[in-house]
Amino acid sequence: MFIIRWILGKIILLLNFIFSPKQRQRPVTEQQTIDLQTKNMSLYQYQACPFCVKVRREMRRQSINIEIRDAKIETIKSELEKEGGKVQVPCLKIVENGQTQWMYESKAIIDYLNQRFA
Ligand SMILES: N[C@@H](CCC(=O)N[C@@H](CS)C(=O)NCC(=O)O)C(=O)O
Repeated sequence: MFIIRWILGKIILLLNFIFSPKQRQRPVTEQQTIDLQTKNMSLYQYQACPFCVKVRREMRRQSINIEIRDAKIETIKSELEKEGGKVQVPCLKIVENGQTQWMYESKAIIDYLNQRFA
């Protein structure tokens, strides 16, 4: 089972690399404004998780730069579990106006990013 998942993960990463989406080009000042807003966001993820790949591809398509945190790392995983409530990736952490939101579900994350930045 582990081997099959490992192979599938590698295939997903290879296909993602080959068919990498084209990055959106924005005027520099517009991109800087978005970068400032996404500075307080982090995406908790696994490199080869298909749901995480889906979110990362959308981020690339929309040129959204968000810090990536690998939940395979024990300290990051326990941070996600303790503060977010569960170990499920992808999860978008949004810190804004003194409040922290932990957004689970790839579709919810993509919809949120597109609504805000697309
Ligand atoms: N419906 C969720 C599914 C996410 C999901 O199943 N993620 C898996 C990894 S691919 C997960 O976090 N599993 C828990 C674990 O690995 O501990 C989404 O679309 O984001």
